[in-house]
Amino acid sequence: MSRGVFITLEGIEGAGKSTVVQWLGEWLRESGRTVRVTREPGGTELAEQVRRLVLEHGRERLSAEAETLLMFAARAIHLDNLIRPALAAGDWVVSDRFTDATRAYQGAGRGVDGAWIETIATRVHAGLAPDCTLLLDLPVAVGLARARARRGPADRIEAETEAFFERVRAGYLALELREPQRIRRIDATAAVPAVQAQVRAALAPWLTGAGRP
Ligand code: Z5A
Repeated sequence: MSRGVFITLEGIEGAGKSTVVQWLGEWLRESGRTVRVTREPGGTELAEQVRRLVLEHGRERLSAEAETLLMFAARAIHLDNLIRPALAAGDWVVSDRFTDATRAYQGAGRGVDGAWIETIATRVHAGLAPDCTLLLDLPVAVGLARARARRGPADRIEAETEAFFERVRAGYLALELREPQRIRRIDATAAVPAVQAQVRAALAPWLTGAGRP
């Protein structure tokens, strides 16, 4: 059996990833595919516990390096218990965030050494990268306004400054330049149906089988 297709969604807060992920999962299922929709940090019971640890406001200091390691700890659990088994079974995996989020948030946003992040990434998921990453891009002010209109109290990362999210967005755009074959930029300022149309176009090679590894 050939391995399943691994799709990830990335972008700053409020870009519309959750909205796209839910629709994409349903749309792929309607076309007869077996799909696992998941998210990071989290996606499994234990990895969701790590998510709570890393996102909630605590009394103790959490350094950027500790935050990075917790993201990868959750990812290693997620890979072992969900992503790798699902891909091995031939399923599609659609994940709201993966390692590009660590590169953008902890690397570009917090200034964690990029080479160190790549060393851990190689250790945690050598030989496995998303087949296609949909980067939902929009101005920071638009994303934050959307997110603030919707959510309750900000978590530890949501509470960051606009300048932080500008660095994160720039980090994502730099990743797209580095890997244009894998990372497809989607104009997330468009209305939801237009965003969905861009996603369908970006995934066309995978839907026809032409993009398979
Ligand atoms: N993080 C990290 O630092 N390092 C890592 O390695 C990983 C993660 C994996 C949790 O991620 C945090 O973890 C995140 C990065 C960090 N922190 N931040 N910031 P998350 O993905 O769970 O949380 P999030 O980024 O905060 O997601 P979000 O705010 O839920 O955004 P979203 O999923 O991109 O947006 P949405 O919920 O789909 O949409 C937001 C609102 O906009 C909502 O009211 C929608 O109805 C509306 N919307 C959606 N699409 C549109 C369009 N096209 N037009 C108009 N309105 C729209």
